[in-house]
Amino acid sequence: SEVPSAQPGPTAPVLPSCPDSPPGLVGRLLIEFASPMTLERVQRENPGVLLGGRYTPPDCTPAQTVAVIIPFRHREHHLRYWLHYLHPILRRQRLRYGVYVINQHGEDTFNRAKLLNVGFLEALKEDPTYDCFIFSDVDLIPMDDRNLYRCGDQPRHFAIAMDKFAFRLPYADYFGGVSGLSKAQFLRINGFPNEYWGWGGEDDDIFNRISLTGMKISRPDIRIGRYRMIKHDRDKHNEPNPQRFTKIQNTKLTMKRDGIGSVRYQVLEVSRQPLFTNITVDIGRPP
Ligand code: UDH
Ligand code: NGS
Repeated sequence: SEVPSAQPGPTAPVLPSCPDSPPGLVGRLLIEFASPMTLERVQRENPGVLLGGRYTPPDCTPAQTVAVIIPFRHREHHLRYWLHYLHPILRRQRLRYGVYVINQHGEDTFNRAKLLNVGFLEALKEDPTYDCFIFSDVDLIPMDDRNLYRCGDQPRHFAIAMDKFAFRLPYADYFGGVSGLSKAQFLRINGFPNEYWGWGGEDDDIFNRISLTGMKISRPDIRIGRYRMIKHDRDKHNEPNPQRFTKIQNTKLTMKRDGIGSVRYQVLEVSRQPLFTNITVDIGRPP
């Protein structure tokens, strides 16, 4: 008779590390927003994406686990295009990732950076292994899949050549649109500011935090960091913040007390959808 072996039964094969340059990238992509998009189609075309918008490459073990955080309110139409374009790109990039849509509850003034702080904490609550955080506006689609959504030894700015800025940076210190920080980099700058209500300046404050802590922004090649923005009108309840110019002068003072260490909010609902995790949150309103 068979002697019970100390070895476990059939073991999962040990996968090799994912390569630094993923094979099978296609380079420049055709991005358009003319044909209507449905979640059913996106789901059908992305069968490998698991509940909550999670994905793990089947053929290799990635070095990082990436949480993609999207600040959100009333942009369902944009989100459908984002999911349609990004899931296949992130899959080709051989990322282990999850997509988190941080939905601001109610109709008070929008606060992009505070939503991103919430996303960082809530993603980590769900999976403590996240070590890279990509913060993406819902209306920005990369035009080249060689723009790898990963973290490096410095904070990364991805959206450096947007169509609306004639495929250039609007100014040298611009850090808006899509950015990425490792967990350690994010904590080093005390996360993002919570006190920018309404449009503008929060990305400049984040840039200041990074410079003030002695880090330097890393960017892709200008030919690769190209983006299409889905055209839209100004949102309601996200008017330009008149305080933004004075606030960005004071980052050095405010970043110590205002950041990931001081964020207060209440999660109202966590809903695992087939293509993303939807977190509805009450972040309060401007004082
Ligand atoms: N966002 C929402 N809902 C809102 C406001 C902002 O989801 O009501 C999110 C969304 O991810 C968006 C991001 O926050 O991509 C950045 O905000 P924004 O879209 O307001 O910034 P943007 O620079 O637009 O794209 C500013 C107004 C542009 C008016 C153009 C008129 N032609
Ligand atoms: C700067 C804003 C940034 C903004 C950038 C691009 O002026 O928050 O323009 O804006 N800074 C301040 O207002 C202090 S955009 O052309 O995309 O609307 O990201």
